[in-house]
Amino acid sequence: MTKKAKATARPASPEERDPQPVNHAAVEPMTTNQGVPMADNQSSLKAGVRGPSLLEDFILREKLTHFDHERIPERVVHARGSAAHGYFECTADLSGLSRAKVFTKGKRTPVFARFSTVAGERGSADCARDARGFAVKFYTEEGNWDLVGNNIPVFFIQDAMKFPDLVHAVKPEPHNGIPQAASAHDTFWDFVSLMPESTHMLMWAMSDRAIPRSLRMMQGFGVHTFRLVDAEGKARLVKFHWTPKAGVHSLVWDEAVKLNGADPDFHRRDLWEAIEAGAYPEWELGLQVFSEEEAAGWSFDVLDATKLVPEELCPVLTVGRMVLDRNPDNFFAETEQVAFCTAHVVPGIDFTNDPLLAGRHHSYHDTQLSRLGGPNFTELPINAPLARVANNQRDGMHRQAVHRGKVAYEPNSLGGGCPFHAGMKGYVSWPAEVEQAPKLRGKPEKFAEHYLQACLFWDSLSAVERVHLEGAFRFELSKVTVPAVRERMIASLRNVDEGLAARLATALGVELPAALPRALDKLPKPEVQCSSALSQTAYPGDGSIATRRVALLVAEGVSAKALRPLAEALAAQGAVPVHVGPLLGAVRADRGELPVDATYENSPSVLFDAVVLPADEASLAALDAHADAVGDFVREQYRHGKAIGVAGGALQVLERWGIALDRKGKTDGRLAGVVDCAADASTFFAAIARHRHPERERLPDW
Ligand code: HDE
Repeated sequence: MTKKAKATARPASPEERDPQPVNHAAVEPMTTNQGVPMADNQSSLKAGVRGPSLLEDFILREKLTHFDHERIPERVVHARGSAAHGYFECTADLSGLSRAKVFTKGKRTPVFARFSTVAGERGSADCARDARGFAVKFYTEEGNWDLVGNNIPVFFIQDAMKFPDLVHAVKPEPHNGIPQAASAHDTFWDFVSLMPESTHMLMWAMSDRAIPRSLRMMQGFGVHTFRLVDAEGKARLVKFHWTPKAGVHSLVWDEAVKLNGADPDFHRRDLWEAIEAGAYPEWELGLQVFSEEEAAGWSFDVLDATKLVPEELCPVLTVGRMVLDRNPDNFFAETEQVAFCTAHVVPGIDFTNDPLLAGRHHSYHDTQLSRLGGPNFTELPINAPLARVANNQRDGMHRQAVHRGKVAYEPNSLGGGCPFHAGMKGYVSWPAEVEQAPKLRGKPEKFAEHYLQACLFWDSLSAVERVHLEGAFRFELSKVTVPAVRERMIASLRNVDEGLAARLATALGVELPAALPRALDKLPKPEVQCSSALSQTAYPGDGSIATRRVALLVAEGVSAKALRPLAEALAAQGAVPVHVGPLLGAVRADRGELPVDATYENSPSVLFDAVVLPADEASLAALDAHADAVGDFVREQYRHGKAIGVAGGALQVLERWGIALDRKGKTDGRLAGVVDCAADASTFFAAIARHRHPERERLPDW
């Protein structure tokens, strides 16, 4: 296939696409898959209107047969995903680090990024507590590069050999198929409590990172240590980081649980709507670059995927940005059929001996063979490189390319020796020294230390993040039915934090067990005791409130005086003001009408980042007619720590909805994030941008 033909085989960019796509079905007749125009797509062929259907009906049989085979096997993990097109722009001169053309300063490379939960099935709810996949396919001019990462920088296990066990443990239990998209069950905690190497990842998985507010508001990490190789063949080790411009923000657990019912597609919809609205999600790409020699001196092994490299030890250099600016045209063709693989690399990017990574190179390709039905999945438009493809691989299931000529071997003279080797211009594996050592099944020495970075993570979190993390452990372990498993996990956590373990023991009704013995008698001294970059408070975002959903509560007879200008001001900031009322349509206001875009019934409070309450007497009386719905809405927004704007009145109006603000003459942070938004819109916007006001969560008697 020529380069041009190849390029047009991929979904077209917005510029290439017709600005007003023609609905071909409207102007051309419907046909069978053989191109035969169909006279009737509504009724099957029968012997008389009340007679038997005829086997001869090739139109019915073709339609049903195709339908019967519409589903393909879902991914064994990361089945539930959402994706978008965009570009990566390199903003730094990296020629001294890597020969990869994608790292040429100023170059833009098309990308397709897919975000996913791990454990749930394809139709599971988005806001499950889980790590999120963060996979990016770069269509570079030298071939496709896939950076298949997660939103957490470490992993549960050190060696690929354990992956099927981990996945069997976390997936629904095989006898009854319960629970869906949840790690809160016996087999998961049985497995991880027997695998101390998973403790560090468990700390992340129980943290707020596992319930992101949006796929657009989470970091991404390559997890493994990779290698960059420059034009001279010099190599350096590297870790990849994606940091979102919108900041790193999370839900609270109560919100996530309710969101899974209110909108199981919450994250998918959020990504789709942001892109449709032109608020393109953006991340910075950062690199931690270090040498083998430096790494050799560290207390942990950089080949161990359960460890991260603290930024205090090696800073992150920003080298580019990724912008997602186009939604897929077809979910199945693109989001479902995209096939990532860690072994898809380009010249200038190479591997290390991380034993988890090695297994992944095999596993991803292997899984596509059964998922996508054979070895030609690379020809599907979403997987096809923009770069030219030329080799002697032929045939196989679902082959699209029509190879011409009689030569499909090398060396050849009949085809002029083509295609020929690219030599040093092609992919040359970095000539890593292989140590002379006996074959064995084992692990490097430093892999035996399992707790120090779990402690580092815990010690680096803010107080509120720790409260959330502890709550997550408490919730998950409370769902474990076997007391010995709970005890073993608490025994393991004693090696992370004694207070955490003791509080969990009390909450779970078990005696505090002895700490789990450590594999190492003598612990190495960690280089870093606390790393601010590990707390998500380090990523507040750029202060914008674009795409934040703000509910303006209305009812028949409210005053529009404060609400109308506020809705306009919110929209001007790129936020999404939504008038929530009793019935769709409009409500009568003191000045004309106010629209009702959503109802108390169809849009509960968890779907919003902030709420606006009118506070004048007429409006309060109007809202009183729906006191139950409005009260629930406001109390939940308050309890979840979200910004609350009280339009044009006393903040004490919240007390009307059951929120006690003043205790013994003190408000003690009870008003954090509660703003008179009519008097001071910019303070209200800043409160929304802050995303959450956790001061309110910590109040003892709430
Ligand atoms: Fe995966 N993983 N994984 N994984 N993984 C898959 O590949 C596997 C691991 C990750 O949006 C599967 O195409 C093994 C780490 C993402 O399509 C499968 C091991 C990280 C995605 C597979 C790991 C990931 C997958 C299932 C241990 C973070 C979704 C379907 C050796 C760095 C990509 C598929 C997408 C998907 C195997 C560990 C991330 C079965 C064997 C560590 C983001 O091949």
